[in-house]
Amino acid sequence: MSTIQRESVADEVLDAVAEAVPRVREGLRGRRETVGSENASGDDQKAADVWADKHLADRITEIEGVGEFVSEERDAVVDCGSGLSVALDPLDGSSNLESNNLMGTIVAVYEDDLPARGRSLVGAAYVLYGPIATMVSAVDGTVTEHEIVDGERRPIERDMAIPADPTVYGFGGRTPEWNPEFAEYAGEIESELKLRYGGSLVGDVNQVIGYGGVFCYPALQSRPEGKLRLQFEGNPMAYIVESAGGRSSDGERSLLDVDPERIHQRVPLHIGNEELIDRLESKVER
Ligand code: AHM
Ligand code: MG
Repeated sequence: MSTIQRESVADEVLDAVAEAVPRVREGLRGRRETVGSENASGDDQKAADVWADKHLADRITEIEGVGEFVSEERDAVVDCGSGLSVALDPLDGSSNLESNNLMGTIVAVYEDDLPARGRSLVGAAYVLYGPIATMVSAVDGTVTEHEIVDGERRPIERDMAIPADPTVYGFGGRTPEWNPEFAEYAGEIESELKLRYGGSLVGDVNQVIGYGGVFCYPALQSRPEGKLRLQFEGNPMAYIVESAGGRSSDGERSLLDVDPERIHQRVPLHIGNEELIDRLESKVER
């Protein structure tokens, strides 16, 4: 596949996700309860997680040029032809459904077979189900914010760049569980920036892209590998933020350079303005 063909398949995947947004959003009502099953990462699944996964998977696996598909809600990769590989987090932050707070959908389109390195991403995007539904995409190094109207993407800001002067931060995990090095970094940041934490990766990173700053879900004492998943969450969000001029890190290197071993592998995640991630790396060693 040529670069142009790859980017056109990635665009088709993002169009399919946008097209599904009105129904996914509509389907959240009445699907806020857990269904008694766990996904591959051991999270309790909500009816909405299972429903959104099926709805999006049906559309994405039909696209010509998509060869592999997997989602956070599925154990194994689906073989659906030949071509690019798609990893999907159908409803990111779905525990926020209970309190009716922000949630998102994250999609990653890789050139390589899964599990793939972030460097093989052809494109990535997230949908934010906020007061309005928006999609922020990164394809070919260009970050664009769209409003989703009747299932169509309408660009509202092209060439988005993370503001040079950072304003906000959000750190996940309970503070007694942070390692001392991260706690020291957090202490510095808390005295410089304003706290904005909502419990959904998509909502929290979207604020970092809009205002400048840093979002971390670091290694915890009970979870040295972190909470968030490399294929579905770490790589696509890192790709978008790096395309917008920011940085990402697992504590040592860009998330995009982490070698994946397993589909549902977790990773400590730090994303934001370059200077703030450089400082993080100088304090935290994995
Ligand atoms: P999910 O995809 O299963 O919803 O989990 C990911 C979410 C992220 O959106 C968020 O950053 C994190 O989990 C919050 O975790 P916690 O509720 O442990 O603070
Ligand atoms: Mg998620």
